[in-house]
Amino acid sequence: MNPESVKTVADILRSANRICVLTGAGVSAESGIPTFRASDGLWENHAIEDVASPQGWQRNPQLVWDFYHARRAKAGSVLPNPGHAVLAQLEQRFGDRFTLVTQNVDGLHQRAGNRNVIELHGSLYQTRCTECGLVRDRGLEALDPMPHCACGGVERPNIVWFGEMLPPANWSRATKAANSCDVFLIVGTSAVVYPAASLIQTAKMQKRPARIIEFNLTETDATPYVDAGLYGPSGESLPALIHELQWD
Ligand code: BV8
Ligand code: ZN
Repeated sequence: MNPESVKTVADILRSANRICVLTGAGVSAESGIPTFRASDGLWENHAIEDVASPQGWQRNPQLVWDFYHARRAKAGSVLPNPGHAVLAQLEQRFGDRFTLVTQNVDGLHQRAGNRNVIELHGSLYQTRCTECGLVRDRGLEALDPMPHCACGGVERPNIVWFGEMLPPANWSRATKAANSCDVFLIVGTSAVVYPAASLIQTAKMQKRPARIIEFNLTETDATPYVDAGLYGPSGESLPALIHELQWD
């Protein structure tokens, strides 16, 4: 990561008024959580459509639950990394002028101290009843292999699968934040999953376009929209930025 770009990015942050952040699996990679796409379409040895789609759930709900039980246990056993910590520091500093939107379902932003986290794709720690719709926070409590609701309905992971709508309330909060920020940070996402990735264009298309900063190992589909980028592990680039700003 070259020192020049750290200075450029620091200058942008110094003048920021309202910040919106979009994170993806890459921000949790250094905590030991495998990213989504690195596994060439397979995900922890499963085809995505078998474990993260309504069709997969219809076909074999137990396979889907086994996959999500394992991911919840894994996510619950790792720690936030220094990149998560910096995003919590930024919320401390900017208060309600800071909005964190995540595609991640691992809860590590909350564990790092972020309060106002918009989870676009749900959470590994919640279940949702397929009969009455009740959403329950289960944390890391032991769950039946196939959990059931008090109403008798089968509970599913409260996760947004491919082909499913994002929770409308969260989506409108996220688009509002992207539409009212002057700095937009993209951290650890390949920016291929929609509609989450469209938040980047939303921030850019404002009357006064937001300045877009990318934190990734490599360039991505978002890079054409980016004003400045720090290319390296976000667990190192985010702390380097905070150090340059002397906000640490
Ligand atoms: C919807 C929950 C319709 C599961 C997830 C064709 C073209 C365009 C769109 C589509 C299409 N065909 C279908 C679609 C729509 C589809 C979609 O976008 N598909 C993509 C794959 C093409 N979207 C949907 O289906 C969405 N719903 O459209 O509904 C609709 C509309 C109205 C009414 C009814 C229906 C739902 C999408 C949500 C799917 N669920 N997750 C779970 O997590 O268990 S998405 C899944 O991908 C994960 O949530 C993940 O977070 C997300 C995005 O991936 P990334 O987070 O970016 O992770 P990835 O591995 O890709 O990248 C990691 C990045 O980190 C890399 O860039 C890497 O370089 C970087 N990195 C790695 N290490 C580090 C790092 N960076 C910094 N530091 C490091 N150390
Ligand atoms: Zn129920």
